[in-house]
Amino acid sequence: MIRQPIMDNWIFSRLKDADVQKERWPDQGETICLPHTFAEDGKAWKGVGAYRRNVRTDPAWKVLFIEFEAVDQSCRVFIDGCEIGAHQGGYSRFRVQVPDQAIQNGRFELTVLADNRLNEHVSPHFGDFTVFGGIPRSVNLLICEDTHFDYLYYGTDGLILHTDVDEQGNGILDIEAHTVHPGPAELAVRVLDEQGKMVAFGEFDADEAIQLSVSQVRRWNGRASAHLYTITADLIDREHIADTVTLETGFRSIRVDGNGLYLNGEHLFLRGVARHQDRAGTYTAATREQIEEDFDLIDEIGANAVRLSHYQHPQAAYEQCDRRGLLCWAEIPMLKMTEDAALQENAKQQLTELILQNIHHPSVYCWGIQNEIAMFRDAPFMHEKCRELRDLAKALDSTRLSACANLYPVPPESELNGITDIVGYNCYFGWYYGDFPDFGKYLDAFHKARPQVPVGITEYGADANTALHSSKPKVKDYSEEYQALYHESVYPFLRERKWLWGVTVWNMFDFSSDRRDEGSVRGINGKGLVSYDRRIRKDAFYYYKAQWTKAPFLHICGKRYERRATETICIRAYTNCPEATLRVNGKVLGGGQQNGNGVILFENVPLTWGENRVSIACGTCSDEATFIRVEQEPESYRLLDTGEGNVLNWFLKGEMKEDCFSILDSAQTILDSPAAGSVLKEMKPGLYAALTGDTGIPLGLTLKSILSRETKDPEQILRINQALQEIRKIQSDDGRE
Ligand code: GCB
Repeated sequence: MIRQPIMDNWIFSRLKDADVQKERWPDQGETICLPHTFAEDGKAWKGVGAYRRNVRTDPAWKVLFIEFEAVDQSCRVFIDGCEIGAHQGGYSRFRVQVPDQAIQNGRFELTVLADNRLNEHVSPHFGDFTVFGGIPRSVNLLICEDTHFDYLYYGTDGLILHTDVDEQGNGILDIEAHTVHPGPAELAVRVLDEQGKMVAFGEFDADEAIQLSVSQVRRWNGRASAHLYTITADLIDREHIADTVTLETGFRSIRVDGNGLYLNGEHLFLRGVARHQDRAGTYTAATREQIEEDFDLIDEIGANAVRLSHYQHPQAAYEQCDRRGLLCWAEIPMLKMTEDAALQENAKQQLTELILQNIHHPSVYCWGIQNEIAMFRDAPFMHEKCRELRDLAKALDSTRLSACANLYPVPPESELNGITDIVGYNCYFGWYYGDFPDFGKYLDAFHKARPQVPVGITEYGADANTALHSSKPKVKDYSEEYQALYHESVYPFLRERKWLWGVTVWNMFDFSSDRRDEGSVRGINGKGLVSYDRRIRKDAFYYYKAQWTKAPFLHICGKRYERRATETICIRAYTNCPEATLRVNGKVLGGGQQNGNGVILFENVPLTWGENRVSIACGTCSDEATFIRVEQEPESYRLLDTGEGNVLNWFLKGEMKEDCFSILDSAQTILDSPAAGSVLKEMKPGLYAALTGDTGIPLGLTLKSILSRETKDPEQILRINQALQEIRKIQSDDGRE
C-alpha cells in the first residue's frame, strides 16, 4: 500500500442549512490546507462545513481508499457528487473506498461535509470542551493492490495485535489479520527488537489464527524501560509481497486489586495528568510537533501516566505514551448517557474503533467507557448500557482493564462502581465544593465501604489565570497562587493513600470550553498546569515537578505577581532539594528547609521601594525573581470579570457567610440539601424543574453560572443568594454536607 497525503488545496465553505439539504454546495470558498477546524478568530463555529478538492488518479491503480484520521463530528463523503460513505464521531480514523469508475476517469472531485451541530445520537453531545468541527487530522489516499490488508475494518490496518507474557517470561503475540485476497495468500510475520534483531518469525495462511512467541521478552516497563518491538506483516500473493503493515508494540502485564495497580508484578502508583488535545492557534488540529511538545512537558513534570481525555486522541499521542513509558487511560466521549438507542450504537462503534485502532499500544492500560454520566442521573438503564460497553471492551480485548470515571456524589454502593475493573472519581473538594481534607475523608469512606474496588482519582484541580494574583489566595479567586496552594494541600492526601491505583491532575494544559466564561477569560477551562498556548508553566506545575522528579531544581513562585504593596512578603520556592539560601539584592538573608512536601518558605522577607532582585540557590540549582514594591497592587491582579454572570462578583464583594449555602455552591450541592433545594424551587421553579429533570444542565457548575445564563437580572440572583445565605450547611459525622 502506498500512502499519499492530500493536505493542500482544499476549498472550504460554511454551508447554510438549505445548502446542506439540497447538496448544492457553493463553488467558491477559501483555499485551505489541512488540518483545519471551523474556528474563526479563536471562536468555535457550529454548522456544516464543505471541504472540496480535486484528486488525480492513475487508471492503473487497482484499489483506492481515502483515509480520514478524524473528521469532527459527523461526516459525509461524496465523489463527483455521489455519496460514498459516512462516519459518526469526531475522533477516530475511518476510510472509504473510491469506486472503480472514479479511478478510471483519472480524476474526481472529493467533497467532505463535516457537521459539528449538536446531535443527540452521536457522542459527545455534552461536555466541558469545545467541539471545533472540521478536518483536524490528516487525510490520505491509500493506493492498494487487489490483495491488501482490510483497511475498512474499523479504520484499522487490518492487523489486530494481542500481546501477553506467559509465566516463563515469554512474550505471546496473537495476531488477528483481516485481509482481502481474491486468490490464496500467505502472511509472513517478523518481530524485531529495538536493535533491529529478528526475535520471532512465522509464515501462515492469510486466514489462519496466528500466534508467535518471543522467548525471554524484554518487557515494556513504563518509565523505567519502555521497550518496544516492531511487528512487520507481509501479505504475499503468489510469491509477491502485495502489502505490508508495520506496527510497534510491547509486552507487559497489568493487574489491579483494592491495594492498587501492578505493572509486571510490581506495585506502581500512577502519578498522572490529563490531557485534552487542543491548544491556542491550532485548536484541535495540533501538529505532530505540537503533540511532541506536550509530551516533553509531561516528561518534564515527571508524570508516569496520562489520561487522554475525553475521546480518542491522534495516533501520535498514544505513540508518545508508548515511547516515553507513560501509562495511558484511553476513553470514549461518553459524557451523557440517554435512553436513545442510536446513541448507544454510536458509543459501541466509537469504543470498537478506539480499541481496535489502539490495541497494539502497550501504554494503554484501560479503556474508559464513561465519564460522569451520573451528572444527569444514576438510573438502571444506564447500568445496563455500561455493562454492554464493558462486555464489548472485554470481548475485543480480554487483557485490558475496563474503566469509568464517576462524579463525586455517586455513592460507594452505586452499581456504577461495580461494572468496570477500575473506578476513578472526579473530585473537586476545595474548588467547586468542600475543603482540602475532604479528599482524605471521602476516599477513606469509599475504601472502607468497598475495599475490593480498585479506586483512584481521575480528576482534581483548580482554575488559575496567570494574570491574577493574591497573597491571601481564596477559592474561586482564579489566582495562580490559589491553584498552587490547592495542589500543595490536596496532593498529600492522595499521595499517602497507597491503595489508590493513582491520580490524574485535571489538567496538564488549559483547554477550550465554549460554555465557560470565568476567571476573566471566555471559553477556557483554566485548570491547566500549563497555559493554553503552552508558553507558561504555572507555579503549580513546579509543585508536581518537585514531587515527581529527581534531578535537582528549584523554582521561585509568584514571579508574575511582581508588584507588591507590603513591607514584607512571603517567598515560596518549589524544589526537590532539602534546603536553599535566599539572597535579596545580592545580600544573603538566610537559609530555608524544605518541608517534605517540596516547599521552602521564606517568611517576612523585607522589600525596599522599587526593585528587589531575589535569588534562591541550593547546590547547583538556583532561580531568580524580581519583586517591585509599590504603593498599591495593580487592579489587574484581581478578578475583574466581564461576562454577564461574573458582574455579580461586584455585588457579592466577599460578604458571604461561608457556613451557609450560596449561589457559589454547585447546583448539585444545592439540590442535595432539601432546604436549599426548596429555595430554588420556590424562587426559580422552571430552573429547578430543569435541574432535577433530564435537560442536560451540568450540576457540577455553580448555581451562579447557571443562573447567569438563565436571567439577565442580577437583582433576582442576589435575592436567591440572600435566601440561600439564611440556610446553614449541616456537617454530618464524616464531614460531608
Ligand atoms: C469534570 C469533567 C471535566 C471538566 C472538569 C471541570 O468533572 O469530567 O470534563 O472539565 O470537571 O473542570 O469542571
